[in-house]
Amino acid sequence: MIKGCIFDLDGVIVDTAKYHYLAWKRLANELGFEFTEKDNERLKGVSRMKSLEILLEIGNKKFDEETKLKLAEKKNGWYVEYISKMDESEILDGVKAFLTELREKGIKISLGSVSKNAMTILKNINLLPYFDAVIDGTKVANAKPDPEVFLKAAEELKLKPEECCVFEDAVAGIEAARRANMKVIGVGSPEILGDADKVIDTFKGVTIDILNF
Ligand code: B16
Ligand code: MG
Repeated sequence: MIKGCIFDLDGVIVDTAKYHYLAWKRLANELGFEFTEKDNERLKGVSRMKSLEILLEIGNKKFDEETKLKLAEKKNGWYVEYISKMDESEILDGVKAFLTELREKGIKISLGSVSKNAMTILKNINLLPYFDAVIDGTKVANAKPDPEVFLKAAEELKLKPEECCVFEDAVAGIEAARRANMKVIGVGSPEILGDADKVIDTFKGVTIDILNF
């Protein structure tokens, strides 16, 4: 029986992929190459430094470690500027109603994101009070598909992994949930998220019944 739900942030609760895209594109353009929305798909659910590696591979650029850290910092500065303007209106359809129902029925709720900016976003969109635990990029050493982020969430909720269900929009996240021995519901397209136990395209109309496996 499912006693806890773990939510990814980017692409599940809010669509921050568009802000990551704008910031990465700005960096690519500054370095003299193009970066498309299709390229951006490869960065979803991937850590900041790994994302930079992929971006530089696309632009065929090589830099030493110190420069790479500076580039990642630069991109993050722009990203932080974009997300500072976020508010409740950016919460994706149906998310708040679903979180409300889960709380009413006693299901525990945790965040499971590898973003180091997750706390800022949760505060800006006023969703922090819904969460019993928040595991983000500041608390884990290994990014998805490593299961660390979800296992830590279960631990903090004081639940066994098999009592938890993960909601994820990225292939790396689905793999991480599987490796954590949790149920996983994909949020997005079934063609991309086929390895999930179930796939929904939005939280609109979703009720607690979705947790019956
Ligand atoms: P930051 P999630 C991930 O968040 C994003 O999907 C990914 O695109 C991003 O690079 C990563 O967080 C790191 O984010 O640069 O803010 O630390 O999907 O795990 O919520
Ligand atoms: Mg995501």
